[in-house]
Amino acid sequence: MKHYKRYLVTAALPYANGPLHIGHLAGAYLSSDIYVRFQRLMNKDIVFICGSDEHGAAITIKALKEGKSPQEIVDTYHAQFKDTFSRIGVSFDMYHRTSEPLHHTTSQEFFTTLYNKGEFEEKESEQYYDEEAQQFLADRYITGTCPKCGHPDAYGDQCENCGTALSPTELIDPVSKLSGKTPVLRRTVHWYLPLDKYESWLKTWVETGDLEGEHLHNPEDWKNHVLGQCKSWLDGGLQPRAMTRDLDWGVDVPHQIPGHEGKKLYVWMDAPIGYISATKQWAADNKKNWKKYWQDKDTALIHFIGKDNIVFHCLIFPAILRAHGDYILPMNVPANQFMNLEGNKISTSRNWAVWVHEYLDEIPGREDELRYVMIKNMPELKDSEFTWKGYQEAINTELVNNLANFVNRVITLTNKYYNGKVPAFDEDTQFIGPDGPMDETFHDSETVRLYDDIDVLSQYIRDFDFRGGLKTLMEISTKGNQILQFNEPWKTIKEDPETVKAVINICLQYVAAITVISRPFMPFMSDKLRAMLNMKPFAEKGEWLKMMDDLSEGKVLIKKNHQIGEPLHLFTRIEDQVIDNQIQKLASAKNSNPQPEIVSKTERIPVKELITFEDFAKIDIRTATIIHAERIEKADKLLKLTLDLGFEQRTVVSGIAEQYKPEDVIGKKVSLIANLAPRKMRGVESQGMILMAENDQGQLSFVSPGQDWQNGQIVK
Ligand code: B3M
Ligand code: ZN
Repeated sequence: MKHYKRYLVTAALPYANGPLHIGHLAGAYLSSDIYVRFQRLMNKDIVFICGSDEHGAAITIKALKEGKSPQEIVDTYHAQFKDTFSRIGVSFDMYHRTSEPLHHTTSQEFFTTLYNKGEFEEKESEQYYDEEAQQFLADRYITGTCPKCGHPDAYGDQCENCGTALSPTELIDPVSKLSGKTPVLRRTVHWYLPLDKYESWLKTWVETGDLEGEHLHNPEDWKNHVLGQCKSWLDGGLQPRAMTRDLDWGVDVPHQIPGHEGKKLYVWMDAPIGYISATKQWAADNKKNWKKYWQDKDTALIHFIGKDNIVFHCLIFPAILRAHGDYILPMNVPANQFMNLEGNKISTSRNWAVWVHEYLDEIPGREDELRYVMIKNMPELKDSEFTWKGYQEAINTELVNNLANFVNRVITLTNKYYNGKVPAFDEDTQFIGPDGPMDETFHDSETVRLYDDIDVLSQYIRDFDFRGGLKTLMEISTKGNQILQFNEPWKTIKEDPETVKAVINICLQYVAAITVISRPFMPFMSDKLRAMLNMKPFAEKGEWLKMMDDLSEGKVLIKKNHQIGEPLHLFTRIEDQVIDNQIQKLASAKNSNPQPEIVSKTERIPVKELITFEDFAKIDIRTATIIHAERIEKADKLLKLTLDLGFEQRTVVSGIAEQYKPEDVIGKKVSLIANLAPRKMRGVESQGMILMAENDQGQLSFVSPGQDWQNGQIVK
């Protein structure tokens, strides 16, 4: 493998349009964090970059839905992301944001360079335009029927039902989400990246690692599913892709470019350049040269992403970087697949998710437990699954019964037998090793075994196999546990104190090693463990490397006579109640009404013309109880209701029969417009009208006072 002088690691910039959920963590943030922490411990020159992706339709749609400005939306989520990442221990060196002026200028300079080099093709095309909202529509702002599967709510860029990538003009009966109207086609000019022209070098580079006589990466080191996705795009033939949009939120097309008016950079043009702007900011803050990290061939650039971003990081961004000319290409793009939740796809709009900030609030002090379970189930090669029962089981049987139990016994016995001082031992003492009673080992050979195991663990991390790494970590803990278990020092302390010293000493070496090797996976625990051993707090830089050097030179990791501390609880059991609460919470999310993904039409219906207070005061609304209900023959929609107003009873005909059965509404409290002129419906005189709310989907909900409210009271 090529030797790199430095590493530049990026994690996908999350869209600042909703909170982070466990799928985000499992997709890109824990994998990158493990890798970076490991390389820091190996004393590598490495920088870890991320930030909020604050442009694109994802943001403006959210802003529209909430009646806020895009800036308000991104400010909220940017602050929340920064906080959440830090609370869960994702250790970015720089967490930037794409609304920063530095990013705007960086991406504009980039665009200008490509423009001046003549890389773009300027093309006129027809795009959907909303005449009522007076704007061109981003792909996500158009819905219609999928031409492939007939799904009625496909988006302009993709059908979420069958997964087909679409362009808006392929949709049958397109509708604008802004006005609910049919959009019209209008001519517009954009700058296109001619991916078709780059196709041949992209193909060679991805599939062989070769580019212009240089060998840049080994395709065997790339994940199969990543190569597979690239190959299927390449085999399908790449098309020129527009790098600009007609939008009012985003990075302006540089103003010296003729025809820039009203145009912004395509979000996938500006977002990856966000990695560069963030590196610039980091370099400025730390007196470093950002160019070394982006432009020197001895840098390994690694993008951690989820599988939905593969084409952008393996084909489009590399094409942009090479079109510029000064930049290196990624050495690897270790994308993960998706994590499902309790048998279903995680969905923000259906609220089917475990939100990281809520987890941190509701199950406090359990950061590493979540990290552990996420890493154990990381969707590295295929989709995986998170369940609350699985979470509980992994913590109780693995973290508590194995790791915490081992550490606790070692620390307790050291305190009990040796007043907390690491015992000296005779090097000729033999004890039973982790392979069982047949396996008599010496202290030295046991440290060699530890070295070898840690070496295996290191290789897993270098290979982006973090599940394999975590498993090896737990196996090392198991081996420590077995040494204790097989030698039973609590039984032999009286008759064979010399062996017990050697056993406890080796176990303490295991625990000391665990403080280092657990660090990339469970940094909070690693700190706790250092405190228990009374070892100096961690300077991440180089500690793993130093440990390996020490072990290979036959040195111990924790010296004899060193005074350790008291045992603390490393992990405690997760009780059923905690799990039941979370399962309950998910169940109620499932039962609640789905939030419509699209911009609500009702929000866009203009408010009616003003009325005076006197107009309003004319309406007499009273509380009442439905005491009788029956269907009206040949009228599918109507129920005949008898209402008790306290001082009298009324008959009211109400159009709720499609959603409520008579027996469902008896006893229900309602609000009644009591002075509406009587109307005859299907031969029944209706003496007033009850208030109902209706949503976009036509669902109804009673507008009612509390169930214990008296009848006949005034609503005003
Ligand atoms: N914001 C997509 C996502 O959050 C996008 C990643 C940008 S990485 C440059 O899935
Ligand atoms: Zn479809």
